[in-house]
Amino acid sequence: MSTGGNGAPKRSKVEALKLESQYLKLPLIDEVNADGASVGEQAMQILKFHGSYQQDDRDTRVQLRREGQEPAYSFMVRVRIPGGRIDARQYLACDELSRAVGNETLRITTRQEFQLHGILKQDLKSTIRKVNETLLDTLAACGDVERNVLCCPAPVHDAVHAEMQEDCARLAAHFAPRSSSYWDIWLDGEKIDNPDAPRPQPALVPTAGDDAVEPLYGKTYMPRKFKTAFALPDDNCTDVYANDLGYIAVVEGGHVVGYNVVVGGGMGTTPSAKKTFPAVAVDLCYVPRPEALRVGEAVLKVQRDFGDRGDRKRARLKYVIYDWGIDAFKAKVEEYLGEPLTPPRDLPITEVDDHLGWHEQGDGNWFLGIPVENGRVKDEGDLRLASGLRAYFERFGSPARLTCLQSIILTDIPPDRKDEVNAWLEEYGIASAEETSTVRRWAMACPALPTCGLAVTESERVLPAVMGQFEEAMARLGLEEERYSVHMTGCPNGCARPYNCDIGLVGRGASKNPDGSPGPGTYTIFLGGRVQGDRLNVVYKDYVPLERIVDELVPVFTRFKVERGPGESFGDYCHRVGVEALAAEGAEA
Ligand code: SRM
Ligand code: SF4
Repeated sequence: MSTGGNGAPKRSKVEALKLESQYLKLPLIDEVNADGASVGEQAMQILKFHGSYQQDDRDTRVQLRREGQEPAYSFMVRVRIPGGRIDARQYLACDELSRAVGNETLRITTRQEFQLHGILKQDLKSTIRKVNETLLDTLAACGDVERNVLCCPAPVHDAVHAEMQEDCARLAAHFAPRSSSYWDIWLDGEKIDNPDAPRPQPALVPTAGDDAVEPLYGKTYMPRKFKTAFALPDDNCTDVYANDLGYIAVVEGGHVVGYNVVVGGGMGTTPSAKKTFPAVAVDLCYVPRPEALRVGEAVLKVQRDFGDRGDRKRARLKYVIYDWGIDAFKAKVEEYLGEPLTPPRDLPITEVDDHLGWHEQGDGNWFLGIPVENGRVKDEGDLRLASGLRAYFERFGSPARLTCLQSIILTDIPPDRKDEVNAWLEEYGIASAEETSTVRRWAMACPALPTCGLAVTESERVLPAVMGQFEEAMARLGLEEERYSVHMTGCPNGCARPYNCDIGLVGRGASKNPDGSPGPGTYTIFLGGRVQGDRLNVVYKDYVPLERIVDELVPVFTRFKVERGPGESFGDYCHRVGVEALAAEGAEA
């Protein structure tokens, strides 16, 4: 833990802002209603807890500065959707907002949420109100709190999926902030209540620090974001090992009887700071289902009390576990719980399902998973995805689910309407899963430029072209059917989870086009993770210009084709042979 000059624990500036905010209210409540296109630094930090980020258009930033003008400010609004479940009315409301006050796109995120981009300050309050009127909200979608809780979105009508979604919703409600600031700021004190939502419960693990307003969090909330996911051993579509807290369902007799709990996953890293690193979560314990929330609360409270509040770069749970060791961490969780934990069951993660294409859902109806490239719902050229989804939800009125691979699943489709849905896909130029190449289907990119303030390179805007190069190379090598995951980000923070997939492409630095103008950037290529997400990958090449990425990988795929073992995946092959050995050979060639 960081200490100040007098030996007292050091506190970062954000800790002081949280304390002064009086449970996330000040100075935001005044600044939201004031004139001007932006809010100040303090309000900006507190705004995150309410689910919004102040951003500016990076494409025009330099030019505007040269002209002595203010940056083109706007706000990103993140809609919290536990387990990725939405109904038609909620979809249509988000779509309408994207057109009325946003940039005419909706973005499905890697954590089963929607992001609206380009909202002007004058529209922020009405936007958040409209989201709430559909019984969704933006509370705690960002900030130092429990984030959107992930759950396998497969709309399969069986007890296991229903029980996991139920546990996900209960945990999301229990870990939500309870201060009235959200309603005071955005809804003028009115709480739009969802009678179907699970109720928060009193603290299940009472601790000395418990606070009357925020029993779980206290006045300074968490040291940093805290993320939770639910997964199945044979379907890790939520990438459970990338989360601070993960629940892997133990199924017996067709029901979830308990969970293996894993802790300490996280992707963010700063390459120049050796003290930071990505990590996949490690085993903590097995917990019977009725006790799952109580154990999760104890884990959250240990991180609340012992996470580093002096150094935000090292404030995630993974660093507490690294510094203490898992045994000492487990002992502290047991102390908070007041009882010993049970060792985890032997239940490795074996598979991942992207839930795309047509599937029977078990009640006579069908669901259809549609690939959404990089999660961006938009109309562009022949692809009219935004118009198409709007028409679909207006016509069918049935619900949907968002996946952690940035795609959408349309559910509850009667068998006699499947042809109508297929015709609708064609009418709007929407490619089905079968019409999408395997490599594109399993790829993801973060937004990066022009909205993300932390981007050092392009990501979402360039990945489609890189995918085209992959498709050509795979066709030449006869590997079109090969499943491997390519995750690209515009900086090392890891929003598209690039450190546990087969091929991670992480924005590294600026580059120049031949005419001297700014280029798309250079990237670090990581290899040796896999679709299952249970292993970190390793640096293969650094500072690779965008246009060289696929060329640098072709020799590895060529060897893989000849040397792979039976059924061996690309990631497993790279891991077995050794990424350093592959890189050394590439350097000699
Ligand atoms: Fe993220 C920060 C976008 C999932 C790790 N992330 C950001 C911000 C808010 C930039 C900022 O702080 O100014 C990005 C907004 C860009 C924009 O224009 O929209 C941003 N993160 C995203 C999304 C939209 C990427 C996407 O392609 O979908 C994802 C939103 C998820 C959601 O709905 O809540 C998103 N971010 C993730 C994930 C993946 C996950 O959680 O499964 C990670 C890695 C896991 C983790 O947390 O370690 C992730 N985002 C980060 C980090 C690094 C955190 C760290 O511990 O170091 C940052 C930077 C920070 O927090 O300081 C960050
Ligand atoms: Fe922005 Fe970096 Fe996250 Fe991409 S990975 S959205 S560039 S913070």
